[in-house]
Amino acid sequence: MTGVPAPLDPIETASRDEISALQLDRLKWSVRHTYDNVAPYRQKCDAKGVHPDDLRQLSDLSLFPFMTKLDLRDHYPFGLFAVPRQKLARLHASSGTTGKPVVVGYTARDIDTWATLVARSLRAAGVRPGDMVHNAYGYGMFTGGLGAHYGIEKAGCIAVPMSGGQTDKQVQQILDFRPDAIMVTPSYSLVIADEFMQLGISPQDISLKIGIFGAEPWGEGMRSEIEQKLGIDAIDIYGLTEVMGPGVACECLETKDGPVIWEDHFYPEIIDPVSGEVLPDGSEGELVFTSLSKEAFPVIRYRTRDLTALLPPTARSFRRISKITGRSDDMLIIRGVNVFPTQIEEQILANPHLSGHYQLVIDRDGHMDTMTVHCELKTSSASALSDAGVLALGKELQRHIKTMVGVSTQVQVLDPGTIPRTVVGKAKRVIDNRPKQ
Ligand code: ADP
Ligand code: K
Repeated sequence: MTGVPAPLDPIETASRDEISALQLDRLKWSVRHTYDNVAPYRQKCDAKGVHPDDLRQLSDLSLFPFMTKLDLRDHYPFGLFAVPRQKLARLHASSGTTGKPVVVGYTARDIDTWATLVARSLRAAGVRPGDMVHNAYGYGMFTGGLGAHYGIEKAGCIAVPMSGGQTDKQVQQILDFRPDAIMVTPSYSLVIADEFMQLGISPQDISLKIGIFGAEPWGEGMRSEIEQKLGIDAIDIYGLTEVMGPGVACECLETKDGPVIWEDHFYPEIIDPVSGEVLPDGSEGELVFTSLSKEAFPVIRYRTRDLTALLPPTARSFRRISKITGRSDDMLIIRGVNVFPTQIEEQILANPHLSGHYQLVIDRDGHMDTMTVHCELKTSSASALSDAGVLALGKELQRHIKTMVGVSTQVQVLDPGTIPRTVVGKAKRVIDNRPKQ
């Protein structure tokens, strides 16, 4: 490593009283800003009989209505933005529950805050100014690539905007450029590690010292595997598009005990996913975030659907989250990409030759997740289509899913009546054979 560590932001080590005071100030602003500028949220508040003036202490937030992915879908694309179009500096998108993605916007100040928080995350991970950071998160509408990129630059580091894929090129570039750190999904880091192994390059000869991994759940077993195979410290970064993108929370190198929530910008709550009731710190439940400084797309009590617990501060004065143990909805994460079964269902239903019955089978092939879509022909189409016709149909569905949902799949078109029917209760649409974290 080249530089010396950059100093922490004073708030990272402030007293809890100082943090709470700052949070309350910012929370009042954020709720007021949202109420005044986002008509659908104002209507929700009015319907519940709650007003920004009712917010006198942090716990009063529990009086306010939640926001969900459904709200984003209902007001697609820009209906929940709190600033006029000309104030926007950038858009990003993530998976919606069906065809329409979730679209989020940022002002120039929001982009700056995001970059600052990713830079803070890099520093927590042990990255120093002057370090070179290989960024293998996907660039594009996803928040991963550009979110990490701006943070790397903000941290005074050298950004290598590699994006995902092309494993042999990733490896060659790491060998040639000798970066100090890598940002990538944990599963893909192991694919890269295997490539190094195949080339006969041992961990101590790989220049990387630190890896910052997120976008999908991973456990301690995977952490030690990555650390051994790449000869690095592996750090967990957490975020989601609706709240900002990567860098809502990040682990600290000295403790590696769960991502620290950057609580000066995001106020966390844990709720019972069924009753919506706020649970005390330490209890497992659904993570809910309220943005404290966002201008373009503020969120008040946004339900992440991620199941975790709030843990007490350790390396910083902010609280942490424990490993994400699951979701309170049916969203799947395939190679870091969010996928809802309903998005795939929509593509299947759009094909006149296919019955609506389907099953998604998810496996782990080596380190990477694979998804096979089992669908079946209608009886009438089974007799009308040639073998080549059925093959072409499968290829076409695969292409549509890749374009519309953003995930590569294998499609298997089966004979009518092959997919198991459920007599009682909900059809079993997803068979997830991946090992538990
Ligand atoms: P990102 O690019 O940060 O993954 P998305 O909006 O595409 O943003 O996905 C957000 C979701 O990804 C989260 O709600 C969570 O389910 C999952 N996720 C992101 N980071 C992590 C992490 N470090 N550990 C577990 N799950 C994560
Ligand atoms: K994700």
